[in-house]
Amino acid sequence: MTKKKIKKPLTIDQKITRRNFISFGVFGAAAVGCVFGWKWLYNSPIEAKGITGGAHKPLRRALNKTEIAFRRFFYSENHLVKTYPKSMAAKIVRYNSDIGIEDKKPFNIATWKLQVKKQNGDVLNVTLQDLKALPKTEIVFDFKCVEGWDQISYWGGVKFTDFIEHYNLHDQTQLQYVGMETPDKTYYVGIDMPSAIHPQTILAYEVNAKPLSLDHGAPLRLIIPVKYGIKNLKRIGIISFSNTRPPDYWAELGYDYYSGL
Ligand SMILES: Nc1nc2c(c(=O)[nH]1)N[C@H]1C(S)=C(S)[C@@H](COP(=O)(O)O)O[C@H]1N2
Ligand SMILES: [Mo]
Repeated sequence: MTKKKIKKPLTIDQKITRRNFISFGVFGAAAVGCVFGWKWLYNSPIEAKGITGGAHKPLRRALNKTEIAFRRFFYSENHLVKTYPKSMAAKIVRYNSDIGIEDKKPFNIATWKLQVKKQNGDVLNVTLQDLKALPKTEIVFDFKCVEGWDQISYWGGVKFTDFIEHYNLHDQTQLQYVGMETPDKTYYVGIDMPSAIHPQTILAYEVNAKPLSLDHGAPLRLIIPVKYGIKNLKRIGIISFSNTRPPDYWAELGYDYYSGL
């Protein structure tokens, strides 16, 4: 006959000691993990300077992953930014920042031409009259600046997709990005293609139904309601298309490349 070994039940004190041991063990392991994780991150290489502004590589990887996830879940070409009646638009439109439009010599609108650079090197030259001959699209929306202000404003111009249609640039919109620059190339933005071909993106030549003033980006500026003000480039000189991220003035200084709303 074998004698069954009976396990003695633990006393309350023993149970508490055991739990303490387990929880301190877990806590300690987590703390060690944090220290090593931090060291790993701290010593990880910095991304190559260029398009974005010097973050640790693993952090940038995480940022890019969240960007993709957000775009997938929250962004859709059918999602429209809220619009308002014209009566709600500001009569005096706020003016902010003038990189690439602060002229030493007065800027000559009459000789301005929009240069459209295709990926194969072809260049189209488009005049303001050419653009005004295309169907006009108007929008009243809440313009938002990353500095913390916003304003309902009323813009008019050519819908970017109408421009693509008219100049038969469909092959270019198969690429991933659009780049835009001021004529002097000192302010420049990169736009992901889904945002560029969003139905509310326009090449604007009017504000409050009047030609743009120089301060607001005459003769032509980008109005892209799905993005913060920084991407709404004033005085477009060059538009180009590419599969790699075009340089972006504020992204180079550490702002989010996407800068979407
Ligand atoms: N060329 C150029 N475009 C620009 C800027 C700039 O400095 N230069 N600033 C941007 C920023 S930060 C904002 S908020 C808007 C402001 O446009 P507004 O002056 O017409 O209000 O323009 C954007 N486009
Ligand atoms: Mo801004």
